[in-house]
Amino acid sequence: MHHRHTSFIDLGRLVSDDPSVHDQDFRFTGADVRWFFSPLGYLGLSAALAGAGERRSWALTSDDRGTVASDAGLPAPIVNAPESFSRDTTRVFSAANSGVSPVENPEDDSRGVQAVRIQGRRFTTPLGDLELARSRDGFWFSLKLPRDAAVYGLGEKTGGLDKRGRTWVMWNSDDPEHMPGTDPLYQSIPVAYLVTPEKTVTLFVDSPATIYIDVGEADPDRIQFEVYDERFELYWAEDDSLPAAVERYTRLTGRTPLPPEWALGFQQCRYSYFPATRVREVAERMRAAEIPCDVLYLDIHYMDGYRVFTWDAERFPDPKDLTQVLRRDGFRLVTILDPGVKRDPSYPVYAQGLAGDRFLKQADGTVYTGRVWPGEAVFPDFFTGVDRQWWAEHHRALFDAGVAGIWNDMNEPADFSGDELNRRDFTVPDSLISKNDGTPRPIGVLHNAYASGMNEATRAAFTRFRPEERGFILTRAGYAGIQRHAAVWTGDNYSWWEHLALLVPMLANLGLSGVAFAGGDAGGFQQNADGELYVRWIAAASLMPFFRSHSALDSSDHEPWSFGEEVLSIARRSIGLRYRLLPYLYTLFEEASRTGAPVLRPLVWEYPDDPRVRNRSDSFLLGSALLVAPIRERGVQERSVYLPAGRWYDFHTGAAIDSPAAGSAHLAAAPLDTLPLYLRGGSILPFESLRQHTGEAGDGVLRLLVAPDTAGSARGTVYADAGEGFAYRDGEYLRLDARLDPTGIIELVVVNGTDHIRWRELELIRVVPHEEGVLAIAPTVRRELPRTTGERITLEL
Ligand code: MIG
Repeated sequence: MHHRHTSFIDLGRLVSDDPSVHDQDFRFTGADVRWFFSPLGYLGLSAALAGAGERRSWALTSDDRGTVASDAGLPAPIVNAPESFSRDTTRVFSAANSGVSPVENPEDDSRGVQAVRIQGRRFTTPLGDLELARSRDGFWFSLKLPRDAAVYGLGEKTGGLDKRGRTWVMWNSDDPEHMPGTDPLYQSIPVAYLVTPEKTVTLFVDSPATIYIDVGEADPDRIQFEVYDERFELYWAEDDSLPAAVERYTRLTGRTPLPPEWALGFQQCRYSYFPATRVREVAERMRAAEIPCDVLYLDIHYMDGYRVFTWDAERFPDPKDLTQVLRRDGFRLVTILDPGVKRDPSYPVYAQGLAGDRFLKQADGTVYTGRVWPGEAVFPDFFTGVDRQWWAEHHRALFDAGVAGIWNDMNEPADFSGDELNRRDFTVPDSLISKNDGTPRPIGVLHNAYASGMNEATRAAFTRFRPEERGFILTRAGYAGIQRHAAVWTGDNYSWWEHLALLVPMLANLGLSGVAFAGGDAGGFQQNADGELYVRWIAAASLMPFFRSHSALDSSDHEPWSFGEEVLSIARRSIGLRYRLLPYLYTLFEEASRTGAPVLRPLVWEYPDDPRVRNRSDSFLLGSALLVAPIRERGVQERSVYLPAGRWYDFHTGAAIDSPAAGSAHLAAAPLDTLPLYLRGGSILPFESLRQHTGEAGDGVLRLLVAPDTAGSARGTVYADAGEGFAYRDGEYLRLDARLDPTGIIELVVVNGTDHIRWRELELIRVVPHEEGVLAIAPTVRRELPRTTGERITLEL
C-alpha cells in the first residue's frame, strides 16, 4: 500500500479560464477537474491527473452511472473561480507538536508527526468550501468539518461509533491478530456522513486505491482526504437526516438483495469440520440438542491439498451424498474458497488459467507467484470480465455436489510472501499488473476492489448454476457496493470481551455504509471462549444480522454444547428467540433491500435529536422496535441501559418503563441467562412458533405482539414470501400493515396478498406484564390470516 508521503505539488495554473471553453470544468497543468451532478442529487467532483483514462467504478450500480451536465437547469457547482491557497499543516496535532512550526519538524518524528505544505485551489460550492491539491501520486482534498458534527460510516472500522479524532486508512488488510484499535482491516468503504441535528452531509470518495481519511485529527475543523490514485470521484450530498443520506448512498452503490430465509438462521462453522462423518455428527448433535440451525460450513480442509474447486477424496468421498443427507435434516452446506490457485501444472484450474492468461502478472509479463495455503499460488485477475466468468464456471464442482453457499476468504488478497509484520503489506506487490478489462493498471491502485471482483464472479456463478435461487455469499474483504454481492463477516476476531463490545459500533457503521447483512464470528475466532463469554456472545449475536459461530484451528470447540448443560440451555433459548423473531428479521431485510436501511441500527438512527446517543454503541436497535443491550464484561450480572424518550417494555417481564423526554438510564438485571432487551412502545412486532430450521412449517400461526405507546397507539408491518426464489418479484408476497389506535381498535391492511406463505392463522397479542416474558402470554385474538390484496379488517384488542 501507499505510505503517506510529504510531497505536494501545486495544482498549477488554469490552462484556460475562458468559461465558454470549460464551463465549470477546469483544466490545470497536470490535472483535470470536472464538476457533475448525479441524477441521484449528488454534486460530484471528478479529479484526474492529465492522461488518466476512464475507469470502471466498483462501487456504483450499473444503472446509476449517468451524470447530467451542469447546464441542465441545476445550480452552478461552484460559486466563483477557484482561488489559490497554500498552507502548512501538521499531519497529527498533539501536545508534543503544538507550538512547533512545521518547518522545524519537516519529517516524521517518532510519533508520526509530519509537516506538509499543501498548495492547491479552493472552490466555493453551494455545499461549502473545498480545498484541492495534487500530491505526488494523486490528490489531497479537505472540507470543513463542523465542530458539532458526528462522523459515521467508513465501513468496517474499529473504535467507537463516531469516527472523529483519528486518521483512518482504506486498504484491505488481513490482520488475524487485530486489536480493538487496529486499522485498517479487511473492508474499505470510503463513505463518511457528517451528521448534525439539522442535516447530514455525505462524502463518498470513489477510488479503490489507498485513501487516508483524517477525521479532524490534524485539524479539528477539517476532514482531509489523501487519495493515492490518478483519479477519483467525490460524491457530495446534503440530506435532512441520516436515514435519507443512507437511502441516497445505497441508491448509488446498490442494496443488499433479499437473502434466502435460511441464510438468516443460525450457522455453525469451524476451522475445520472434517471428514464427512464429523460434519454429520455436528448436524445430528444440533438436532438432538434442539439447537435451531440452518447452515454448516466446510473450511479449507475439504479441498484436495487446498486446491480450490476440488474435494479431498478421503475426507469427503461423496460430497453429493453428504449435502443430500444434511438437506433432508434441514441443513445447507457452505464451502470456503480462497482466490489463491495452487501452482501445479497437473491441476486443471491452474493449467487452464495459465493458458487463458487469467492470472495477475509482474511488470515483466511473467505470472506472479505468491504463497497461500496450497503453497506456491497464483492470483486470478478479478478485474477482468472474461476472467470472472472463467472463475464462475469452476463453481460447477461445488454446485454439482449440492453446495448451497460460497464463503470467500483471503480476498484482500492475503499473500504469505508479503510482509508478515506489517499486515498492510501482507498482500501481493502493488506493482503487479491487472489486464483490467483492456486498460492495464497496477494492482496498487485497484487493490481495495479485488474482493468485489471475486464476489461479482461468485454472483455470476449463482446466476449460471442456480438461477432459481437468491444465492448466499459471505466475504471477508470488499469495497463500497460489496453489499450487492455478498454478506460480510468481520474476519479473525478473538474470544475477547473487547471484540464482542467492538462488534456493535463496527456493525452499526458497516450498516450505515450500505452493508446490511453483516456479523462477526460469535464466540470469537482466535483462542478459547469460556462458557460465560460464549453464552453472552451468542445472546447478542442472535439479534445481529448475520449469525455464525466459528473458531480457529487451534482453539477449543465453540459449539453450543461445548460448555456444559447450563450454557447449552441458555444458548438454545437465545438461538430459539432469533428463530421466533425471523418474521421480524425477514421484514427488516426486505426493507434493507428496498431502502438501504440497516437491520442493525445505532440508536442515533431513530433518535437523531438525542445528544446522549450520538456516540453510543453500548447497545443497538434491531430495526426500530427492539433495543438490545449486550453484556460485554466478565462477571457482570446487571448493567445500565440507556432508554431514549418514550415507553419501553422489558422483553423478559413485559414491565413498562416510561423514559422522560431527556431519556433515562435504567438498571437492568442480567443474570447469565438474561440479555437486556426492550420492546419499543408504539411498535407491533411479528413473531412465530419455534422451528428447528427454516424448512419447517411451524404451527402455521403468525403472531403480532402489540406494544402500545403512552398514547395507546402502535404500528407495524410484516413482509413474508416463500423464503427463496424470485416469485416475490412477480407479486407473490404478503405485506400486512397493522395499526392500533388509542380506542383499542386495531386495523389490519393487506397491502399485498399471497397464498404462498407458511401461516394460515393470525394471533394478536397485547403486551402485558408476565414473568415468563412477553412472548409467553396467551393470545388475545386469533383468526384466519387475511391474505387477499386490499383486505381490511378491524378488530378490538
Ligand atoms: O489464514 O480458512 O478469516 O475464518 O477459518 C486463515 C481458514 C485463513 C481466515 C478466515 C477464517 C478461516 C481461516 N482463514
